[in-house]
Amino acid sequence: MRPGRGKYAVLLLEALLLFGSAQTYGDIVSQFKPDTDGIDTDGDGDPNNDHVFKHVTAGDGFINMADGKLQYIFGFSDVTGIPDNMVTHHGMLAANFPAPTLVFKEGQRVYLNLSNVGMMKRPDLFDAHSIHWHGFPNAAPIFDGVQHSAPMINMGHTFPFYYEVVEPGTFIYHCHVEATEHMQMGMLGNLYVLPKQNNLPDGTNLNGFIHHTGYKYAYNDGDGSSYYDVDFPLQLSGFDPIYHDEHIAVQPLPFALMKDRYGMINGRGYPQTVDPNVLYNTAAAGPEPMDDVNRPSQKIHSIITGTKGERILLRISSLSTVDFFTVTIPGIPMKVIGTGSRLLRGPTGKDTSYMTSSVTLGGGETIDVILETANLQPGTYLLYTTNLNFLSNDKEDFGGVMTEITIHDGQGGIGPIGGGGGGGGGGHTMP
Ligand SMILES: [Cu+2]
Repeated sequence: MRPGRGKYAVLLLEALLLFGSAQTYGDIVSQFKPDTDGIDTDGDGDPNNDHVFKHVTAGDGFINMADGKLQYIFGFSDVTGIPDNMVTHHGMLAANFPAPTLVFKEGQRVYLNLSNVGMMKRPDLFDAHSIHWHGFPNAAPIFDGVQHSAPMINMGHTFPFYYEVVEPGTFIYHCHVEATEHMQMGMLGNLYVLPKQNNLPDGTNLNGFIHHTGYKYAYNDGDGSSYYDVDFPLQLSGFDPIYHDEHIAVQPLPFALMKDRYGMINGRGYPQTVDPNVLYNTAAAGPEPMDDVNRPSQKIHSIITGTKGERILLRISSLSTVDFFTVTIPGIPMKVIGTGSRLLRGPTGKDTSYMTSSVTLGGGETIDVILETANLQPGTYLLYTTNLNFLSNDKEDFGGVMTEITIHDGQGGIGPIGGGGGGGGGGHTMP
């Protein structure tokens, strides 16, 4: 039966009462404790800058697949700096893929607030979300985000995940609620921790390697072996479009038949991987007029650039829920210096890094690869998967898990991507 005019008037009144009088969008209360202990826990010489505040939302959204399809996803969005009473507004239908890149320093104390803003396109769902820092030695299960042993964050709620960042390395993070579903839907991101070795005094002798201010390392290696000039996170992943389509159509989800058909690096299939621009969710017409309807959905490209002579660190990770990925770079030998967020060392400290032409990762694995460019011809090289079925974007051939590595000659730049030959400062290290 259709409601009469009176019913509409009541609904309007209720809506005004609910939303008209209050300027807030839910009870988002983020938490942070300023650093006042006088102890320099991150070792950078400043005792008052060790506490870090981050705020992310969990919800849903859409991303642009390389063949033009708009794909429904779950995901996280960075709302750090947004006033609490506007967080829901900014976080709704704003899911990113991959999740916002998180970069911390060893010794920092992190207040990573998670606000669940609900799934706007699945209002029938009441799913909780969490943040699990994968592979991180977390002493407090309450902050580990694992279902059944930690609080799951319900819609409209906010929880500060607290971490004492005790180990450097290349990590990943993801939602651990109904993990297969929420990870297939996109709740995965890059996370890495910079080592204290970066803060050594200028001129420190590391077993013959002389450290200078500004030098960067992947790990506390003690010998400079994980030194790099530029670093790039490369998250390998796949989406099953049927699973995602069934999801937004409120159908039973085909877990047993899950089959990824979009292979991606950092949430994009080639040639989107080499598009330097942020990609926007053009389907985010929200529940009310918004000044920023087209919200960023895929923020990071995967263009890898360096200048001849530089060392390039690739922080490769996989949180695929279905497949193993093998990646190769014809023409550039890969030096594997770390796996599973650890520097490769034997029980006696022996350097067990090795040279290879390809690396293979299962879901949940990370690999740190150094590319030495001193002996390379300047030019553009390809990094791609040898799982040839993933060199496509669903039914569209020539795409998927591939990106470009351009080595400049240091004399003003070369190659199809062009641009200056300036090294340093590239990469995605800055959060
Ligand atoms: Cu979730």
